[in-house]
Amino acid sequence: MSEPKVIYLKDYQPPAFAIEQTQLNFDIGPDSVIVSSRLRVVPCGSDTDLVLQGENLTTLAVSLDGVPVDAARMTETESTLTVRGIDSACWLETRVAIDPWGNSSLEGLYKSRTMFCTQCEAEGFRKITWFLDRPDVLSVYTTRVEADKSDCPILLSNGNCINRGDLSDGRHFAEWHDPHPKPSYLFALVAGDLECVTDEFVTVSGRRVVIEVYVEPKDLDKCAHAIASLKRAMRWDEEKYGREYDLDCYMIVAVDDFNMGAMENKGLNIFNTSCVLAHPATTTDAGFQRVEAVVAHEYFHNWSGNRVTCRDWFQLSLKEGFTVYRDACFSADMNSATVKRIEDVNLLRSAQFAEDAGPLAHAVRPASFIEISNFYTLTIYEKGAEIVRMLANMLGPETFRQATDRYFERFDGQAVTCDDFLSVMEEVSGRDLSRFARWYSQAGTPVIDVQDEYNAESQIYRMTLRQSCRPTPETPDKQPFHIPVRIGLLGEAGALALYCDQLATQELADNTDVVLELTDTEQTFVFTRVPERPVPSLCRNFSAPVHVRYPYDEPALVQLLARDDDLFNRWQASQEIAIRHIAAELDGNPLSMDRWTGALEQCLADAALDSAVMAELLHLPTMSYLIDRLEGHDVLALHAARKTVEEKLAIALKPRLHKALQAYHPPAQYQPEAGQIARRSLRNVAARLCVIAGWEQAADWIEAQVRAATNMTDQLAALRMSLLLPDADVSARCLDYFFQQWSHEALVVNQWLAVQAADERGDTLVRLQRLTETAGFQWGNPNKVRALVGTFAGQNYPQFHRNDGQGYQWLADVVGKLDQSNPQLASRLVTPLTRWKQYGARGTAMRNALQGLAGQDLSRDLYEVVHKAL
Ligand code: 0A1
Ligand code: ZN
Repeated sequence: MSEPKVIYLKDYQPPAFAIEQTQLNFDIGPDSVIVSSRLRVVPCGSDTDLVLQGENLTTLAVSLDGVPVDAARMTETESTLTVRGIDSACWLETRVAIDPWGNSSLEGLYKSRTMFCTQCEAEGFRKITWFLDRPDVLSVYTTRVEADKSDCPILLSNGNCINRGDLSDGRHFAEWHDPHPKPSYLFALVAGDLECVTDEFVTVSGRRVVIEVYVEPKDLDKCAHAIASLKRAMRWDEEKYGREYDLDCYMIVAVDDFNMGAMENKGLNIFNTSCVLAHPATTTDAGFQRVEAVVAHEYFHNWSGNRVTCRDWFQLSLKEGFTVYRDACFSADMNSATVKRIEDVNLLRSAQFAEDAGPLAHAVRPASFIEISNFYTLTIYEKGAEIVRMLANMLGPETFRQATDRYFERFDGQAVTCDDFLSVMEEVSGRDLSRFARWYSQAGTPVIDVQDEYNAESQIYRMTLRQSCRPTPETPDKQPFHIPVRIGLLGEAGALALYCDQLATQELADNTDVVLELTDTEQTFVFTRVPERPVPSLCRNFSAPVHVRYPYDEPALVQLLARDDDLFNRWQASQEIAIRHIAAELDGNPLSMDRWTGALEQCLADAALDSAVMAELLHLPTMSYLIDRLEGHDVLALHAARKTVEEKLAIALKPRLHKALQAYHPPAQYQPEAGQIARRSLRNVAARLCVIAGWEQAADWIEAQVRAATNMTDQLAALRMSLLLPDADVSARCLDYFFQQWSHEALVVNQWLAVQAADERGDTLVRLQRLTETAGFQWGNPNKVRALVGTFAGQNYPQFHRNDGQGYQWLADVVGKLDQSNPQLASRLVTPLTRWKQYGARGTAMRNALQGLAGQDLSRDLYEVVHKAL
């Protein structure tokens, strides 16, 4: 294909026309959908050529103020419709035919199983009708939908239903009006045979909001958790941000075929079934927490995204980073805050750091893109959220709240930029954030090297922080970042009081925990009255998205693991110790496990320590993080070393873990609440390690669990453990049993597929290929493809990286095929191959697989990723 066009932030121009009103009519027939649109178009300047976007539309009619537009006055191309000579406000009407049945891209209007639904973010609205499909064109929508009443008894769109009724020939209609001006990416429509669970929420000012969750009839018993989560989120946003809901009705629709987690369309969220349905028998604790988090995320967008939206797609993190920060704080409040932080940091360090270190690295506010769908990334979302978190921490809770209040008030109903967000933070706090703003424009993960020096005589402790950041494609030369580094100093008897003339007394308020703001390449902080050589506790609670390097010895790390008063850093220390052991194993000089396991045993014996945190302390660093940290080692050697260390750890801790396992008694009734979740997670990690340690009863115990567990958390954990057993017959029986039990539950079958895709034993590839040919698998369903292909390529290191390169080739073949039906999915799945530079000699085979793809006719999505990676 010819090289697709690159779009640059620097080229941004405000729209030449406003569309004040948008009136749509959808006529859903048996084999076509006709979309009629009436747009109130108003010129904003002197430009009189109106250029609308469209894709895969069959244009049937175009008229201006009721008069057909003659051919000489307009030009239609594959992707644009230009109408010339519009010099005053007018009504532009178009009529197009679209084909939701043939739309496998899951963007625009498409058919998922028995229903019609839409996905318009980022640029899907242009697949529905001719429009100024850009986020800075805000319009008031009225939408009429008409369809056969028995096929589509439910007809939904944004806002409030203002009219509905029956028509002739068994058809009916519904008319919706959304009073809030919105960009086209927030438009939604659903038509189908769905059932509804309803509830109600009374807002802080006493307004009643009807809550409706629409699902297929078989899923009616799986909506309660989403509804309860939504109500908690609505209350939380009122209390924490002063944000109230603004329509009479809040609807959620569950869709099976969906490219992402969910979508925040105004008043009508559309959810991937995996992010909304939950039931103890079919959903794990992690699944329940994900539903809670995604429901909250989409709800929070109502203000951070919908009421205040993005000026252009380069500002995507304005809504996504802020909203992820908001949902993370919500989840932390609802569950274990430390575990939530550990999970988020794990994700960031495993996946976002890798993104930032690879060929697709981009700034949180990128400078250019080819296909915006490729920029729904960990950098925009998770790193964007870290930026907001740093701001919130630097401003403190009261000032941050004042700033967010002012932001929402000032920009309500507008499409704005990351700079607008920062300028409010600056204005309210009175702080200079000019250097901080570089977090938005410079890609890459900064590294902070910490050096210290202690003088026992003068009791002076000097800490020098030096920052650096590797070049990335768009920003080869970096300016220093503004980095808040929260630290404490540990003495023999605990946290030391901190005295530092360079810090305001207020920052030393609690005296044992301070934030050092690193704004230059290098700064030294001097602490006085330090009575002994301390162990520094650095970047507490992960105060900034950076790598921190300090020459700890193992006793110091063990001290942090055992006694740091920052719980997050206890976990951090444990990860650091594990990395050392794995590195030593790789070098052929294994370290003694005694100190590490001794500290962990103490933790296990500590009744005051949250079991959920304890469970995290027993997890080794992820492979992805290890690849980043222990550069230059072969991935299979690294994987083997990790396994060896895990086994040694398991053997050393076996007696205590056994005790923990036996001390566990299942609750009378399953609840997805923090206490129970914590106990289950410790129990299942303990069981897993016992299996690894060669527990004699493992096979019987696992099989019994798979057959008798009363909740999906325990059942799935046992199923996964079965793959660790030497006897493949046991796991085969477990997998069979599990499938027989759950073959009617699509989401559980996906878990079953994922378990097999992660199987490190034998010829996984042959088994997976066979699975793709069975009835439980459909290439058109992204959840299934992700479960099978995504898990294989992203998590199954020994099989994906097998020596014959067949893992890579299989992925490339799958991606090439998928690109023809669903480009967004294809370009996401290819990610593991783009990291080829990290894999030394194996990288060549990975690169060859990519090269094979580059020779094909690719979508814009896949083209951008493959070509940037090569
Ligand atoms: N805005 C949604 C994510 C989303 C993005 C793109 C989609 O289709 C291509 C769908 C959803 C969110 O942040 O939840
Ligand atoms: Zn979002």
